[in-house]
Amino acid sequence: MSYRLYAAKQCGSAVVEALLAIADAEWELEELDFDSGELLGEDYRQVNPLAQVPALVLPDGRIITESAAIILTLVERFPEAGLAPPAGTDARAEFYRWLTFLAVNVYGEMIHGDHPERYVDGEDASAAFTKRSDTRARGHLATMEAALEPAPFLLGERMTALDPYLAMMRHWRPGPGWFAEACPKLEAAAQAAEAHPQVAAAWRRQGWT
Ligand SMILES: N[C@@H](CCC(=O)N[C@@H](CS)C(=O)NCC(=O)O)C(=O)O
Repeated sequence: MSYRLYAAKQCGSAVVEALLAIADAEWELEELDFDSGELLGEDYRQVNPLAQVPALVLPDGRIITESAAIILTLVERFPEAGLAPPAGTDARAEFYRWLTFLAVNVYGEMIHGDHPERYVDGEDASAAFTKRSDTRARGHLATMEAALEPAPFLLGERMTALDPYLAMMRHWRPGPGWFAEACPKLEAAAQAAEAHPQVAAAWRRQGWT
């Protein structure tokens, strides 16, 4: 009765690895090689037709894709892990807000920038597209920086799933240097999350520390 996580190093599966460990869930890792194009193969498309990671197979065999859906599933199934503020509270509503914000606006924009060929033709147009989507992702992070007062975590004294979710994105474009300079409050919250032993272990596996 184990969870199975389809993952690739330095991808969106990193946060799920950390959360499964924090929740002390029984799980196994199905690691795919992103660079060899393994995600694009027919076998993995049976798991996720979008050929993206993460994907989490539940103990009953059901497949859950989309990082936010996976995080919410773990929040609900492992309440003792405290991955979110208590259900029904205002803080929980705020958790939903920023989880969705990160998934849709920040992560979404970064993935658009990774794959300009899906939207425009030609090298110049692709470079311009990636530049524009990176600018939008930075703008979204700046919005978050202005809205939150981490203490020391994004929503207060307790780490929630939001913190490692953001901390993971800090390792993507534009990278930790930009974060520290442009979003010092988010940087501090990400660093606090990375000090958590299970987050630190998951990050070491990605080669981020
Ligand atoms: N909306 C998805 C995005 C997942 C995603 O784009 N993952 C990247 C790795 S970080 C990926 O698999 N990219 C391959 C592709 O889009 O072809 C989620 O939140 O899980």
